[in-house]
Amino acid sequence: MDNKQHPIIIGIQTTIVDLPTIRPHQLSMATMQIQSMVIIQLKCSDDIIGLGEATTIAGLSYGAESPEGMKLVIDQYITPLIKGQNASNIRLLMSHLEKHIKGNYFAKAGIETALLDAQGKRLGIPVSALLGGEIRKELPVLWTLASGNTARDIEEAQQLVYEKRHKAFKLKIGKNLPKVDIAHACAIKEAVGPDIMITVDVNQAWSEAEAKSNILKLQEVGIDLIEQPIHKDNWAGLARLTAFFHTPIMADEAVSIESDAFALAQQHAASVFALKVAKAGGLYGLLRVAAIAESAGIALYGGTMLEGTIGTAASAHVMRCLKSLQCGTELFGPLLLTDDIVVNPIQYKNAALHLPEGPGLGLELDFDKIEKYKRK
Ligand code: MUC
Ligand code: MG
Repeated sequence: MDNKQHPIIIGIQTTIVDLPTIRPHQLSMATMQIQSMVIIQLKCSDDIIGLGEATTIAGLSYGAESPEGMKLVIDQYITPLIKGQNASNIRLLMSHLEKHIKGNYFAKAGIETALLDAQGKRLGIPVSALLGGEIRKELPVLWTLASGNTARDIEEAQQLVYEKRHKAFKLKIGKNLPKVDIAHACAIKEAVGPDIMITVDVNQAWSEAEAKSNILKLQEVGIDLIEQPIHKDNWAGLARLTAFFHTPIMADEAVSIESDAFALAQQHAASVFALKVAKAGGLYGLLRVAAIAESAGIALYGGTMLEGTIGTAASAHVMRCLKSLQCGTELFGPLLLTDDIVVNPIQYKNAALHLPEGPGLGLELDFDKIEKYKRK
C-alpha cells in the first residue's frame, strides 16, 4: 500500500516550553512560578501534524517523569518505535509502545494525544468523535486557590464568584503545620459560604494518624472532598479513611492506570477517582479507568496536571465522552498561565469550559509564541 492509503509517521518534534504562572502556585511539595510543557508535533506523510502535550507539575515533585525526561523518552525511545508506521493505527501503535517501554505514561499520553489530533484532522472530526462521541458539551471547572496566603485566596475566590468564572474551589494544603492548614481551609469555607464547593488536596503530605484528626475538623466545617490525604501507596490507609468519614476521599496520585483502579476499587480505598489523561497513559487509558470506577460505584472527577491548552483540550475531549462526572473538573490549566501558545484558546465562562470547534483537538499553534517561550 502506498502513502496515500496509509499516512506514515515521518517525524516527531518535541519542544519544551516554559510559560510563567499568573502568581506563585503553592502545593505541599513545591511552589510553581512557571509551567514547563513538552509540546509534540507529530508529522505525517499526508502533511498532517498532530499536536500533543506532555506535562507534569514542578519537575519531579508530583511524579516520576520530568519535562526533560519526557522529551528524552520521546526523542530517544518512542520516536524510533513508531516512525515509519501507519499513523492511523493508534491502538496498535500504543500497544507497541506499551510492550517496549515500561511506565512513562505521561510521555505516552502526549504521543497518543498527537496521534488522535492527527487522525481527527485527517477525517475532519473532533477527537471526542473518534472516541465514540460526546455525552456532555460543557464541563464544570473549579479553580485552585494556592497563593499561599489566606486573605489573598479569599479575595481571589470572591472575585471569581462575582465574575461568575467559578463556583467551586480546591485548596492546596499539606505544606504548613496541620493547624495552620486547617485554620486556612476553615477561614475560606466560612468566607465563601455553604453554596460554594470547597475541596482540599493534601498531595500525600499527612500520615494516616494526622489525616484522621485533620479530616475530622475539615468534615465538621463542611469541606466537600478530601483529595489524596496520605501516601499514594498506602491503599489500606485510604480504605480506612474512606470507611471512617462521610466526606468523600478522592484518590489522585494513588490511581494511575487501570490496574490501580481495579485494586483500589477492590479494597474500597476511595469514593472518588481523579482521572487524568497523563496518569492513565492517554485518553483510552482514562476511559478504561473510568469504566472500572463506574462499575465499582466510584464517582469521577476530571483532574489536571496543570496542562496548557493542548493537554487541557485533550482532557476535555475525553471527559466530554464520560457517562458520569459527578464531581466536575479542574481543567483550568490555561487560566493559570500568563500566555498561550495557540491562536484559538479555550474559553471559560459560567464556571464551565468551552472548547474551540474544529477537527482533532480544534487547535492551531502560534509559532511566534512557541519561539518566545521555548527553552533555549
Ligand atoms: C493535583 O495534585 O491535583 C491540580 C490542580 C492543582 O492546582 O494542582 C493539581 C495537581
Ligand atoms: Mg491532586
